[in-house]
Amino acid sequence: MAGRKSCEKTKKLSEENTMGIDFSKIGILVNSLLEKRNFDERVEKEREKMANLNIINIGKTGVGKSTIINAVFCKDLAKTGIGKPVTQHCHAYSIPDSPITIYDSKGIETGKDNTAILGEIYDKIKNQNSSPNTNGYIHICWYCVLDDGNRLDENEVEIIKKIKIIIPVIIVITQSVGGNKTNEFINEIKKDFNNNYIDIIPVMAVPKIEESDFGQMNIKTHGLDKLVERSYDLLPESVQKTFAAYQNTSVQLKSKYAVTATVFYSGAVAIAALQPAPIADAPIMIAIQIGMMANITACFGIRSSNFNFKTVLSGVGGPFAAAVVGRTFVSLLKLIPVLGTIAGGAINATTGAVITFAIGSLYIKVLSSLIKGNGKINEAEIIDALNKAAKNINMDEMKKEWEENKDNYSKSESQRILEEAKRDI
Ligand SMILES: Nc1nc2c(ncn2[C@@H]2O[C@H](COP(=O)(O)OP(=O)(O)O)[C@@H](O)[C@H]2O)c(=O)[nH]1
Ligand SMILES: [Mg+2]
Repeated sequence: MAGRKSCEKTKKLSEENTMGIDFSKIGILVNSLLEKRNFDERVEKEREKMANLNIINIGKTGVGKSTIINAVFCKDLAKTGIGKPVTQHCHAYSIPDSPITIYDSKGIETGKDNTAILGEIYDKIKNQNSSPNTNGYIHICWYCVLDDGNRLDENEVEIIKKIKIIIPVIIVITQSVGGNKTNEFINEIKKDFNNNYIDIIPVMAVPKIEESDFGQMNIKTHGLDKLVERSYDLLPESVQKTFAAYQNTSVQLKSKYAVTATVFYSGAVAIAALQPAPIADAPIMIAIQIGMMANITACFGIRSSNFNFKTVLSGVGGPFAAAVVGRTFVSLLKLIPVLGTIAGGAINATTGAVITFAIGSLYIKVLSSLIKGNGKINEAEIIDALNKAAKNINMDEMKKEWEENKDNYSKSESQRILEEAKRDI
């Protein structure tokens, strides 16, 4: 008899009173928060927190400098023009909707004495990097040379050596066919640098058909991933997140920061649950989760101009959250010894954090699989994929993952997130 009674109690809890959250009300709560706050602005704000990144791209006209930038950042820069001159032989343009500026050399030509131009470009880097205005600081140099069997000019070697003293340099061998000829070229370059360490990365940014003695050769794209990974490693920590978000070669790099954010936001829920007046109701947890999704969106470099965050949130608010919370209960009810805590309506720190961690993990998974090469993403696809993923989520696994990550959250950052969420509700 007693057993049946407790069984009934459990059933009632899991259906109606899951930590004081009524499933049917989740959608209403999400929508009321969306009415109050402009969360598109939140994505914008998260983007604005990312530091300015400046890259200088030097090389002779026609080697493929613009093509490399287009391929790494997936932008059709032809449409955005060549930028504005900053010196006679150096132009600057922004990667649209991002804090990234590309400095692009102009007028270095094959078969010409380029010494004066190279000197002017070097002076530009030196001046900008010693200026008190750190916004113009140039963080890395991609020095582009064509894989055409020619050697580096002597003055090119000299300027690379000088720039390398100020900032990291990667020699990018452009339109690279690969094979013996490329390897010989790489060895020549190493000799030019007296076998001192120098980064050299052969790249084919866009597929190419080459005529050879054996007929046509289709050369696939290659090397962009190495260029992106090595650049990331060489960049100062302060701008790594910016680079990770806006490059479109490595989804793993984008996810890295999104995973960290998920841990911090889940930590914020854990802190909230431990406070004297625990979050007996869902709004603050939902506000934290919406903030987390805005942050993850920014980590993926997704722009507000081609993405409506509110559409995604209103599309997933009800069914998605209900599915995750519902699954949590089926799964975690077994693990929580004192049912009374839940009956009382207070969110258990672990449970709240696990739910948040699960939502963040699902959103990252969905964005990783849907983000297109051009950085564009479709809201309807996201909603559909999230709702499907929520139905299949394994909460025991999520709990395990959270347990493994929970010591990595920054208390101060999670506290800040919590304060921000309190202002939202
Ligand atoms: N197929 C292919 N063509 C390339 C590649 N890089 C450059 N090109 C071509 O080479 C020409 C010059 O490239 P561009 O990027 O404008 O050179 P830039 O003057 O150094 O900016 C263009 O016609 C490009 O299409 C590449 O990786 N693959
Ligand atoms: Mg160009």
